[in-house]
Amino acid sequence: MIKTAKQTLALLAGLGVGLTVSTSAMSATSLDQVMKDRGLTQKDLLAAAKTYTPTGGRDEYLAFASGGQSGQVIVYGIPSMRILKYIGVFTPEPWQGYGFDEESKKVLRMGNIQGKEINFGDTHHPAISETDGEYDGRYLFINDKANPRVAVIDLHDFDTKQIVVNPVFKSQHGGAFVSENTEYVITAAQYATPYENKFVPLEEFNDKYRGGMTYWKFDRKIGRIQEDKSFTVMAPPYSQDLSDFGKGPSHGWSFTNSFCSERYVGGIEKGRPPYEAGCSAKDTDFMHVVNWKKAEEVYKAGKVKKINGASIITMETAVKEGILFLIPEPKSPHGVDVTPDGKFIIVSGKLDSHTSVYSFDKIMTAIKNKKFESKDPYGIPIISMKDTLHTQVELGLGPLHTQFDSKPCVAYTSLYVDSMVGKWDYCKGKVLDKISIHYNIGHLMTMEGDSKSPDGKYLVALNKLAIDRFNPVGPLHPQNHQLIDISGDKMQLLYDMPLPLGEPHYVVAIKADKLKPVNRYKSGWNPREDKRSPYKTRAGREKTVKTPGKVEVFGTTIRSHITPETIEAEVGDEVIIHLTNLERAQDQVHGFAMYGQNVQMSLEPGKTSTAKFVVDKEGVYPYYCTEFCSALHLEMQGYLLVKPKGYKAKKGKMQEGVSYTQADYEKQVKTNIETQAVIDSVVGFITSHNYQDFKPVVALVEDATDQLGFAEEAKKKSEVAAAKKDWQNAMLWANQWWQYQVKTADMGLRAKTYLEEHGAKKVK
Ligand code: RUQ
Ligand code: CUA
Repeated sequence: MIKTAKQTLALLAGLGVGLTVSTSAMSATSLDQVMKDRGLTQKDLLAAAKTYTPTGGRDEYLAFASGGQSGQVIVYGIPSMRILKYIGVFTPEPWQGYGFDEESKKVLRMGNIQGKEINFGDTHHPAISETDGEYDGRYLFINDKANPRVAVIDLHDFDTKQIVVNPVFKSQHGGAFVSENTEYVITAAQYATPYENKFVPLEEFNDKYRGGMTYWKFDRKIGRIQEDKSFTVMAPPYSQDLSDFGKGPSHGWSFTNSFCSERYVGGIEKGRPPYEAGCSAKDTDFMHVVNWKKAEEVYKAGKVKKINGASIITMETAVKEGILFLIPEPKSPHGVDVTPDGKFIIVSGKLDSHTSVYSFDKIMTAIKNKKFESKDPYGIPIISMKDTLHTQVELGLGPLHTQFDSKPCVAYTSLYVDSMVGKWDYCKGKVLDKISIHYNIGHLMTMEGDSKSPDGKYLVALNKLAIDRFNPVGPLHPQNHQLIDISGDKMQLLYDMPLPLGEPHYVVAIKADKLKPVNRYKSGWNPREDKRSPYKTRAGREKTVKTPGKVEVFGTTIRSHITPETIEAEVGDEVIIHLTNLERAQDQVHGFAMYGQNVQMSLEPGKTSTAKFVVDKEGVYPYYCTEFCSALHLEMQGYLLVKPKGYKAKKGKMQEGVSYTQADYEKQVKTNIETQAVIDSVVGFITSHNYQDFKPVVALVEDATDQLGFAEEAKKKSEVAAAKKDWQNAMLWANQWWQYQVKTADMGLRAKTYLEEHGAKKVK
């Protein structure tokens, strides 16, 4: 039983330990005592030791989970299961400024459907780009089922760069999955619809409604999907489900399930039995086997039909060219997974307790010998199940998805109805182990489990229901990702992680050291387009340009001020604010939010972002930095003043809150001289060490040098004012000089600590 802190204290009191127990006495509690207090077993401790990551520790794997209906991607570490980031993809995400600055709005709006803004996504399957069948850690793809879209996330900065809309599908579940060298990203339709954007009565379902598989061409050099080089293989209205690409010997082929080859159309309201009855009536559905290499040739030869601007390989062409084949598979299947060696395709039927292993070799033999058992109503050849099956294994109820171990022939399959994971040997067709999960597992995932060489080690069970696993938080429960140790013969459950952000259908995990994300941008960078922003502004070059009907600001942010601190506009003006974050040190982010304008930018070091809006009401609109960036973060503020049309400024002096004297000025200067001495000693320490060998320190030193430069300018301004006996400005500029010194010292000390902690060597 887990005890609250209060209960623990009460317990200690009961044992005669005073309630004035000091923290040091608390931390001296023995392990035995903690186990007793929290009701933990040896097994629990072992599990804890396998996941616990001490402060500053890193995870061995990074997982990218779909965020389900949130339209985002969730990044977490394995084995700690600590959430590291939510990446805004199909949904605005204010923290990242995603959907609030002009640069990211452009990306989000690529996802408009027939001109309509869509502000969510039902993300399903993330896929990491591959080179030679291995995760290369460069890009992440994810599909949206509700609106047939795919997004490209660059893992260089974990930002969404592109959204493409499928021009012919109206729903899209079976993706994203990538081919061996990320030549293509596949997505399959789910609910059949007419390809054209027009009305077709349901009575014409068999003739006019279609499914299909789209092959999105990915250009690795530019990191974008090329819609004009992508094509779709049209398929019957069979409700295509998941897909997977072949690898190794099966490279060049892809496989897609279907779950309603009955082509049933429901209509409860008209007295027809519902879809669920009609779509599960037959004993088998069809696996679609596609020769995509051949399809690519056919596409390149121009043997396509154009619909809504997309290139479509019709079923007729697909049959004639030997591109599309069908194989029966057990009742309403769900997952289709190609084994790491590319020799087998594993299919699980939700309504059949068997998991079927198809042999790619046998499929090829049947195709070569034109040995088909029949044709479907569209003339597509059907290869018989028994000619292509390698084996079938009775694993348990409701098998769904399969992932692989580093050990040859070992696979893990989720058993939805049984709420279990089954470990089995797909070569010999033998069950090896089973473990219960909580509850109703959907997908499951092993480390690099989709690649040619899975790492094994851990498995994550993505459970559809959490029921009673966590503290209740109302009727909508968090999802439950369970971490399972698969390094031994027996699976061991280690940890339950609640995920409170939509239903994450699938997740992929990559060895963390394969990822090389940057922690700052080149200065003046537009990350959404990966190029220098034309609005990049350097320190001292800030300006506001007023033209009729428009105010355009070229500003900067640096600890701890936004330049400009006042923006003036007239009612009806369009206000455009470009801000460049001048910081170069790691994690030195500024934000920018404004009252009443739906503006929130995230300015990571080096980034340039733009906010654009029309001010239709006069008034005073404060703006400020939204990241607690420094001791004077709250002072990182300013005002947008929107004046009525034709407003004439009254002559008047600024009302000062405090008047400063010569004595105030001199006192400040004295402080500044003392501060400079501290800075000099820190600089002395840094420059006398090999600090250039430490990248984060170099960035800190660059920033500190900038700040020191600003300090020098402020110092000069205070001296000019002092010479004029303008003590007000002399004192304020002297204080600003000190502010810059403080920031210099802060960064200098961070650099010094880093050098000390990382064993820097003395060089002079
Ligand atoms: S699905 S629970 Cu959307 Cu991948 Cu299978
Ligand atoms: Cu910048 Cu707070």
